[in-house]
Amino acid sequence: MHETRSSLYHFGVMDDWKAMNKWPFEKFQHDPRIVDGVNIGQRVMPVPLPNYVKYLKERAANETAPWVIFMSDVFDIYPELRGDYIIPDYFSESDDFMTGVEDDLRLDWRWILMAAKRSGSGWHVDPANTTGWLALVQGAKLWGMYPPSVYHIPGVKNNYYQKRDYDMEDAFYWWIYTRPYLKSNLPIECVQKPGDIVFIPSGWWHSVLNLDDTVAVTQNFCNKYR
Ligand SMILES: O=C(O)CCC(=O)C(=O)O
Ligand SMILES: [Fe+2]
Repeated sequence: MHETRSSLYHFGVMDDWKAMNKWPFEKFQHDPRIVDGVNIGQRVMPVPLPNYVKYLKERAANETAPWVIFMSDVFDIYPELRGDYIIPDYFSESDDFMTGVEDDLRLDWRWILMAAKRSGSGWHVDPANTTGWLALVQGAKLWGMYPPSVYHIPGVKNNYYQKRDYDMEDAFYWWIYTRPYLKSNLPIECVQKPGDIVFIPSGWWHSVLNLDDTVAVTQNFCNKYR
């Protein structure tokens, strides 16, 4: 696998994060702080975390599009979890144009992501010109990126206008059926491991394939200089 580390950081920044010990599935599912479970997608009933972990182990492997948990409200419901990770200085909140804006008025901006092996996010650009970082606690993620100057992603049916709606196509099929046959226009690629943080500059295309069941935390911010 062609590998580049241009957007991948491992300076030991996550070494001091309580999340490294507390958030791997084996422990996190029994975390007494998550008393009422978690919201999966648009569901209105929180699901107990052990149920999701059971789903990952027993059923997800047989599904083409396994369920992914994007928990954007988790830090509001369980504020104690915020102390489990430390925002690296170079992504400091003081640089965020949206700092101080009431939560209700903001787009979702921080998530815990739990995902099954083979699930992922198809090619997209993050909304509202935001910049992001994603820190991996468990598992492995394969990342592809293209700069904002790229007009068409090879093998993806989109155009400049659809791109603005960031119409996602399934990540798994792209990585399996398109990527191996590309002779040119390859994305920048890296494999992210626990302890690595991937930086996503605003306007950059990215696609992510979970190579294993994963736990991650991600934040988007609105860089005031862009
Ligand atoms: O890990 C993923 O599935 C998606 C991550 C992503 O798109 C992001 O952090 O902006
Ligand atoms: Fe994204």
